[in-house]
Amino acid sequence: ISIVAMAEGGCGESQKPATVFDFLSKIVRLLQDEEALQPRRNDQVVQFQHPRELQELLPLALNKDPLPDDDIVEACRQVIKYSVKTNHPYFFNQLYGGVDMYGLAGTWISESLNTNQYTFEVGPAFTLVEHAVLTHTLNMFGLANGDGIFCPGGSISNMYGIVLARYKKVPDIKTKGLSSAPPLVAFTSDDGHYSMLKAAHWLGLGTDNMIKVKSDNEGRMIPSELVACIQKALKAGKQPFFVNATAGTTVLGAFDPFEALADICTEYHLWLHVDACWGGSLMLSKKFSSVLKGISRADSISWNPHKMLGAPLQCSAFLVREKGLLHHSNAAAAHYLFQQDKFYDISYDTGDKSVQCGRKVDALKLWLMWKARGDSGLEKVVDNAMECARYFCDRIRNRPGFRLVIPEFQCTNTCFWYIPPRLRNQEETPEWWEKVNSVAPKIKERLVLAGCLMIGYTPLSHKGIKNFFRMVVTCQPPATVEDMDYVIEKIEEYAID
Ligand code: ABU
Repeated sequence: ISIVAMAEGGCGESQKPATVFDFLSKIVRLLQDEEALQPRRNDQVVQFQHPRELQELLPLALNKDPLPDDDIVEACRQVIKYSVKTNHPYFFNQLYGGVDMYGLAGTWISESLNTNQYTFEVGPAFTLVEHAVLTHTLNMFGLANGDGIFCPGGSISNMYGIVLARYKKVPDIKTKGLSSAPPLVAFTSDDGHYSMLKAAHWLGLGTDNMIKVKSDNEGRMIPSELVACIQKALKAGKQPFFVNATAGTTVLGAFDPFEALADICTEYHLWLHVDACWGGSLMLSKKFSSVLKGISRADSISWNPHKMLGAPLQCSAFLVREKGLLHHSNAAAAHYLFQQDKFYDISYDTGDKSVQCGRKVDALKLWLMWKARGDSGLEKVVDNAMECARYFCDRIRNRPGFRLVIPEFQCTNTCFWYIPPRLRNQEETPEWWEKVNSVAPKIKERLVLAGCLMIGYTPLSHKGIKNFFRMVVTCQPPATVEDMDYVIEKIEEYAID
């Protein structure tokens, strides 16, 4: 009996399980009542309130004394009410969507057990689960003898790639630091993810030394431009060591030419990392995986099942071809955690491969999804997302007012301008483009305030491209062609002045 329970006169431990489940049942019922997990199409995707208004609506203040559970449930109701329903069929706003129910079960289990992933001792089953799901993933990407680890998001996974590449090139960096290293430079495309810049800063390379290689109109890195950048760096006395290629760029959904980039990396002895956080899920599809041709030549890969596939955030796998490198590069051998004289096989203590100490059990989510759906079930949901996106792309291709940013279908992100009737059939001067630039933000505002659709927009400033919509289809909840038609109808409807 705990001291608190004794002080309250309760019998503590024996009542605790019933209390926990009573409370959690209320929360599950609440999720059901609010349709948080399966919103209907005529429900709102969001009940948007501006920050100051929302501040008034939510019971944010913390109190001195405890509140009854019913008040807590009510507070949760308000939080859910004003949250974006990413499980809604009309949420197409980001590179993630709703959650796979098996993945969600994985989250509930691992959070309930409040487990850490660093040693076999405290996470025996989860250690083996992580190993099993990483092995399956490594095989899928063609890195069968490699190693891997689940990370807190794609930016960190990408950072692992840079750290390993640098350690491989300059092993002394771990002990002597950057001051003993040659002036290192890395390369990514100008359409690559901004985490590369953040990593360059955090890892002490400096953002000027993350060279942005020009991409083509479709968003793919141009191999000859990479060679030119490498030669320029060499001439300047720098030491190139790392190339980041992208499988599914954030905005255009482009896939870099991996074979050509791998040839260049081989010639110049550079590490090839593939940021497949978004497009890596296409590996599950026989129909669509050809865009990833050559990815198996990478030295390392990042893949986020929490993006297209619908694993609950966060679920990001970092994979590396060379076994042992993760451990050698990252190990700090904390004696209080990774004792060498433990009574079991300490090769199952995976924590020292990580830059983190405490590490959540993200592997269970993907493992449960994969077990429940199988390779074939995951392939089906990926194919559905791709087919729906292709349908959308084909429908708007020749539709009055719609204009694709790139004509080819590349991934489940479709980028397009909507030209309202008042701007059609006019000369496309810079002034005209300025007007087009304000169309997507305005329509978006109206759609969000109505709560009927969430879809993103963005410019591509380095390509001189003004604001356009980016419509993203993910695997959960599985989309339908009627949903795609709905998006077109709503944009047309809300564009009317
Ligand atoms: N890490 C890129 C995801 C941002 C987005 O949803 O567009």
